[in-house]
Amino acid sequence: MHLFRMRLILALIASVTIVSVASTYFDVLAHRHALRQELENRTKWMGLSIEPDVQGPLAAGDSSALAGVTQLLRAGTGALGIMVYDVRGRVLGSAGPSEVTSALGHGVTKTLEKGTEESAFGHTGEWRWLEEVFPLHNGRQLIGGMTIVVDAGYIHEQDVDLWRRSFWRVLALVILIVAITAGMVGWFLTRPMKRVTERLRHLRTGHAEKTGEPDLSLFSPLAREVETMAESLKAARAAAEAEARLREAGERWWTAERLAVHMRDRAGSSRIFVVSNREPYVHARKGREIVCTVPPSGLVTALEPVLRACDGVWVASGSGDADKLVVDGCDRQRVPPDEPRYSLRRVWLTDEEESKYYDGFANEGLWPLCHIAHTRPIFRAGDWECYQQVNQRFADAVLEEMAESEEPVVFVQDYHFALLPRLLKRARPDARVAIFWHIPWPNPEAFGICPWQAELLDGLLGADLLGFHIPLHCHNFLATVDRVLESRTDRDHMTVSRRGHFTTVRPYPISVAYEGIPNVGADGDDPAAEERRAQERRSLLSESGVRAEQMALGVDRMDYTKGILERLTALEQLLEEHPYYRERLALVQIAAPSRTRIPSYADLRARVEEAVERINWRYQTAHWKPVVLIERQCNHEEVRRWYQAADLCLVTSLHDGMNLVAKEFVAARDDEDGVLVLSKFTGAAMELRDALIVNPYDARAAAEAIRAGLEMSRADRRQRMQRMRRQVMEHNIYLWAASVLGDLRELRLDDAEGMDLSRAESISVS
Ligand code: ADQ
Repeated sequence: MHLFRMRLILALIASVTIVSVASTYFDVLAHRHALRQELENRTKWMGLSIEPDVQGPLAAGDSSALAGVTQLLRAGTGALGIMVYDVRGRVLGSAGPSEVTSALGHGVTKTLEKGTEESAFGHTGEWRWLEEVFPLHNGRQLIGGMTIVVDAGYIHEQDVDLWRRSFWRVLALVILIVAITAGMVGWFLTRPMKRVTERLRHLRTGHAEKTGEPDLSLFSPLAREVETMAESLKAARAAAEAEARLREAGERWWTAERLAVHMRDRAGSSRIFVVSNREPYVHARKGREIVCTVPPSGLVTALEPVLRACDGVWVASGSGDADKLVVDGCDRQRVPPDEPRYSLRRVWLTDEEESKYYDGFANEGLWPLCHIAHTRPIFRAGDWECYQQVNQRFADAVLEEMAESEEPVVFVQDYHFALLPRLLKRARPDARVAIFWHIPWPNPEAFGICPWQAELLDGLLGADLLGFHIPLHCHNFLATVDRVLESRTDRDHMTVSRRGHFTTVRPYPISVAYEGIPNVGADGDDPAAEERRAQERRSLLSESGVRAEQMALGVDRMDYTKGILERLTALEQLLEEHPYYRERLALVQIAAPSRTRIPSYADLRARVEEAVERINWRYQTAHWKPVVLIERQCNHEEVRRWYQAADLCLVTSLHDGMNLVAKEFVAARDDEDGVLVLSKFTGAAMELRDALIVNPYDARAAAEAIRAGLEMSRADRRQRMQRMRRQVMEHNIYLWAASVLGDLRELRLDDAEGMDLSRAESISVS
C-alpha cells in the first residue's frame, strides 16, 4: 500500500507540475507580448512627437545642433537613448549610455534602404531595451533616420516575477493535491482495504466475528464476494469445528451438519418424505407483495437439514393466503425460496375439512383424549368421516410424490395422521414408514372412550416404526393395543406383530436445536452479566408499566393442558402466604392465541383473563401488579429475550408429551442462571431432573417451589442450570431426528414384503 501511495503521489506531483509549468509558460508569453506591444506603441508615439524637433537640424545638416537636441529630447522623454542618422547612416547626434548606443545600428540600415519603421528588442550586459527606428523625411524626400531606445528591462523583470509566483502557486497546489489525495486514498482505499484484510485474517485464523462493516461501496462486487466467502468460510469452519468437537466428544453431540451427512451417507437411493399438518414455509399477501415466513417450529429445524441433504419432499396442508400463487401445476414448490433444495407439496383443505378434521376430530377429540387434563373429548361421526377423508387425501398426495422412488422413507408427524401409515403401506409395502406421536398416549382405559380406537390403532400399526416422547407413552400404547386388537405385543422388545407385519415402538424424546458448548467448570459470579440481566428485566417490564425486582415467566399456547390457571393460583397462594413478594415479584405470562374457534379454548381464555384480573385487582399497587398477561404470538428473538431476562420459568402443564418451552428456556440461558419450575406431568421432567419438579394441581407445593426458586443461591442455580444445559445439548433435536430416521433405516421389513395387505382391511377387535 505504501508503494502504491508513493507512486500515486509522485505521478500526481509530476502531472500537476507539467500542467502548471506549461500553463505558466503560455501566460508569460502572452503577458510579455502584451507588454512589448504596449511599449512599442508608446515608443512610436514618442517618436512621432519628437520627429519635428529633429527634422529641422537634420535637413540643415547641423550636427552640433542635433547633438544638443538629442540630449534635450532624451532628458525630456526619459528614453534610454536617441540617435539621429543622415541618409547614409552616419550618426549625426547621439545621446545615451555608450554600451547601448554602440550596440545599435542594425535596424537603421533597413529603414534607410526601405523607408520603413523598424523595431527590435535587444540587450547587452544588464541593459534590455526596445530599439525603434523611424525614417525621417523632408517633404517627400528621405533625409535620414532616428533611433529611440527605451528601457525594456521591466518586461523581463515581470517575466521573472511571473515565473516566481507561478512556482509558489504550483508548490502550494502540489502540496494541497497531494494532501487531499493522500487523505482520500487513506479514507476510501487504505482504511477499507485494511478492514477487509483484517476480516480475511480473522477468517483465516478462525475469529470470523464481524468487526463492523467495512465501507466497501467503491468496490462493491469485491465486497459481496468477500462477504459471501466470509459466510461460507464461517459455516465451513463451524461445521469442521463441530465435527472435531463431535469426534472429541466420542460422537455424543449432534449438529445440523452431522445429521445431514449422516442421512446422506445412509439414504442410498431412497428419498425421504415428511408429512405434517403444518407447512414449513407459509406464503402470505402483504399489500402487493408476497412474503414467505417460517413458522416457529422445532420440526422444521430438525427435518430441514435431512430434506436438504437428500432432496426430499415435505407434504403439508397449505395454510397461507398466497400459497396457491407460488406452487406449480402439481401443487409443488421448491424450497427454501432463496436456495431451493427440496420440494414442498401442498394439500388444500376446505373450510369444512379444517373444521371437522382439524378442529373437530384432531383437536376436540384426540387432543383431550390423549391429555389427562379433564377436558372432555368430543367425538362426532361427521368429524371422524372427514378425518378419514383427509388422511386419504394426504396418502394420495404422498403416493403420487413417491411414485418414482424405490424404497422411499416416510416420516409422518402427529395425531392428525393416525390412519396414514396403514394407507401408505397398503399401497407401497416397500416404503419404510415411521410416525411420531407428539402428544402423550394415555392408559388403555382413557383411550378406550374413543369410538374408533381400533381403527386408529390399526392405522398406526401400518407403520414400521412408531415413536413417542417417553417410555411411559410407549407402554401405554402397547397396553392399549393388547386390549383392543388381535395382535402379538412383545413388551421386552417393544414390538407389535399383526398379520405378519411388525411395528417397533420406541421412545424418542424430542428437543430443541441447541448446539452450544456448555461452560461447565467456569466458576464465580459475573456481576456485569447480572446487571445486564436486571437491566433487561427492568426494560421489558417497564413496557407494561410494572416495576419488580424479580420476574417469573410462562410461555405457552393458550391451551388448557398447559396449566396456566394452576400457575396463577400458585402465584396467588405465594403472595398470600409470603407478602414479602408483593411489589417484588411479577409473573409475565406470554400466551399465544391457539385453536380459537374451539369453544373450550375460548372458555379457557376467558377464565385466564378473569383470574389475572382478579389477582391483579387484589394485590396491585401504583407501579406494580403481580401478573402481566401478553396475549400474542412472539417471534423467536422476543421469546429468547424474555427467557434470558427471567429469574424463573414456570412450566406447569397438566399433561404434556414433552414441552419444548422447558428446554428452550434452558438452551437460552448462556449465563447459566435461572431456575426452571417444571411439572412432573411433562415428558421434559424425565430428562431435566435439576428443575424444581412440581405437581401443578398442588397449589401450595407449587407456590413453595416458586419461593424456593426465587431464594435459591447463585451457586445452586448455576450447578443445576449447567447440568440441564448439558443434558439438552447432548440430546438435541438433531439427535432426535437422527435416531428416528436411523432406526427406521435399520429395521428389517421382512414380513411386509409381498404380503397381501388387502386382507388387513377388516379390523378384528379382541
Ligand atoms: P405444543 O403443545 O405446541 O407441542 P410445546 O412443546 O410446549 O407445546 O411447544 C410450544 C412451542 O411454541 C415452543 O417452541 C414455544 O416457544 C412456542 N410458543 C409458545 N407460546 C408462544 C408465544 N406466545 N409466542 C411464540 N412462541 C410461543 C406439541 C406437544 C408437546 C411437544 C411438542 C413437540 O403438545 O408436548 O413437546 O409438540 O413434540
